[in-house]
Amino acid sequence: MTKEEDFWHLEEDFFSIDKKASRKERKLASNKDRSKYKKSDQDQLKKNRETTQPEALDHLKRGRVLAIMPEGILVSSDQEEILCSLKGSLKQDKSRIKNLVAVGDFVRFETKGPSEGVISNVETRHSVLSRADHLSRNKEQLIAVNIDQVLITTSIVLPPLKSYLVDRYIIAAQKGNMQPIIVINKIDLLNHPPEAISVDITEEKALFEEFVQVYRALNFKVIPVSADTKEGIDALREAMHGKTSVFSGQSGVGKTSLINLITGSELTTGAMVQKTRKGSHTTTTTHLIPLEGGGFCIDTPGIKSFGLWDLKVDEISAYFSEIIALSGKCKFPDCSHLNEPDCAVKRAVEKNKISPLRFGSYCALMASLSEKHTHR
Ligand SMILES: Nc1nc2c(ncn2[C@@H]2O[C@H](COP(=O)(O)OP(=O)(O)OP(=O)(O)O)[C@@H](O)[C@H]2O)c(=O)[nH]1
Ligand SMILES: [Mg+2]
Ligand SMILES: [Zn+2]
Repeated sequence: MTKEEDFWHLEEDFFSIDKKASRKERKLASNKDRSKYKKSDQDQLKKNRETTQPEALDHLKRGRVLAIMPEGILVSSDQEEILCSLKGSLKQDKSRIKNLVAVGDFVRFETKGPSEGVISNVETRHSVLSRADHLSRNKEQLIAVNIDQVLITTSIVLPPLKSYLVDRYIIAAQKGNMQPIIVINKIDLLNHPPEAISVDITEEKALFEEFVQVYRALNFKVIPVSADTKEGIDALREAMHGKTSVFSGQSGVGKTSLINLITGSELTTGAMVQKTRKGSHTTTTTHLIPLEGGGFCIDTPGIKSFGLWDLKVDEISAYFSEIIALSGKCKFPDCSHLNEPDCAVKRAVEKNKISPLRFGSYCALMASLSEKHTHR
């Protein structure tokens, strides 16, 4: 498999829209829906803020939505968990309830008896993860909001490190107003490779070292870890402290293993399972897991869930700081750095001043997006 085919295979889900429905149709529908939805959502939030006077907020508690369950909205406030309902005025339009309050929202609520409350206000969100694959507004669902950082999780050896996948996640995170942090798991496998593996361990080790050096030089935080030996876990814990993080990355890299290790929770692999307070009901929805000492994390939306993959060809270079830095020196001001003569970027790649890992990602992205373009 070539790198690019391999990528399609991994993130099949991510571009499969094209196969399922006419792209144009979807785009029209979702543009229409999204603008309508967003506007009314914003209006509603604005109204809630306006109708709640500052002094009225004083006697309300502030909390964070951990989960949305059949029984109600689970809010964390001052180390306590409160089961809340929504105030009537927030519920006028029933079709939007799901999106009016989402996991990660900061809310104000009034207490009603022990561990119960009523939410009357939702704060403005600074980032949003949504299921992007629904046409209909009614089905549009927010996965989580107000996420500070994406822990882009990869592994080495099993599955092997894929820098082009990391670059896609970096762009998705930045586009979504979240800080990208790269976590490389399974470093124990470099010294103790499993038998019968398809990768050359010497090559994988060289790639790992090059990767760490290249991405750190570009000012990305890179944290090599092992959920097995616990190497690097303290550094990861520190990076997560006080922040809300989402673990994101290919299946099997060890996201759930890392979360379980760090939070002491016992999530199963694959779907998240949460026992509700009543003990019997299980739900598969996302929830925020509180971290000891402050902060939260959630498991795994795929890249598509960032809902931002409407990247244009001419936007791509903006996400490669080392390419942008040189593009002024190319002969053509609108140089794409792919086939033009006298290209400063290509010269830098030849001299190894720009990493072939990064330039490879850039070229693959440019190619995949122009291809999509011509298929329209
Ligand atoms: N050797 C080694 N194996 C690990 C490590 N971390 C996780 N694993 C194994 O990798 C496999 C996948 O781990 P998960 O935590 O389920 O991976 P995931 O990223 O949550 O996968 P999905 O839920 O499918 O997206 C499991 O068999 C783990 O035991 C590690 O640091 N070293
Ligand atoms: Mg998992
Ligand atoms: Zn150029």
